[in-house]
Amino acid sequence: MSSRGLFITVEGGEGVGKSTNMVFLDNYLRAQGVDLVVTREPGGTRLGEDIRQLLLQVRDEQVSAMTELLLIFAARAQHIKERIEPALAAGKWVLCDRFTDATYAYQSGGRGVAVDTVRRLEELVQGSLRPDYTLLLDAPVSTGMARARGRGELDRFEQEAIDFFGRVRATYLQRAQHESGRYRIIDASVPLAEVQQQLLAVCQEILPEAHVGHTT
Ligand code: Z5A
Repeated sequence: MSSRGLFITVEGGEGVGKSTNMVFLDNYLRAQGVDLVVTREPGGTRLGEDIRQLLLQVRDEQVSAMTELLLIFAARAQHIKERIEPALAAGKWVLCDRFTDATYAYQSGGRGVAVDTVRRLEELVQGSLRPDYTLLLDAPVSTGMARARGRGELDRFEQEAIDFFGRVRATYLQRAQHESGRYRIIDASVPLAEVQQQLLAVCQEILPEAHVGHTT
């Protein structure tokens, strides 16, 4: 029986604090002795980062929802093969800033792609690979937008209207409700120190698995 690492994803709408708290989780888990690979989607490989640029750049043509979806799964296929699966198989933990829950939230909830289309691609590209834990940073859309928009130029997703992000948030919360075993909802609307207290509590719940080993 091989000892696999844990696959943990961090999700949430725009500006909820994913990047900030990825750094916090990275530092905390490493300090606890976890052998960790930290990565993100879209991206995580050279090819994936190139696809990320294509996806985020503002273009003077309409990008179809299906094109966007396939580019995201193309990047994901490379990411899984090149980084995620080898790390998990070697017993490392993988901490990933966004994964397929973002595809359900943005491409299905936000853009209106049928859920079943996302599910079929998920099965095709991932096989049985799913996150062990998903930390959903949740805050009102207006809070996240205000935080993110303090930063200057907006990418192609950030230019969407508030109702798009409302659908994204609603989809995340719906998924969290249906998969409460995997999801942990973090209230990200409160001051950073309080967000990080909640994250610490989740880490302390998960960490014992590092010592007993996660077996498949
Ligand atoms: N996308 C997709 O459509 N489908 C998919 O399957 C995947 C992705 C995987 C890029 O993702 C885009 O890809 C994303 C969806 C799409 N577009 N959008 N929107 P990304 O994760 O790289 O981009 P992002 O969501 O735009 O992330 P972000 O704007 O960088 O936000 P963040 O990482 O969650 O926030 P942050 O940079 O950590 O924090 C924002 C600011 O708030 C910053 O100044 C912090 O200091 C501040 N902050 C953070 N927490 C707090 C608290 N608690 N209080 C006060 N201030 C705070």
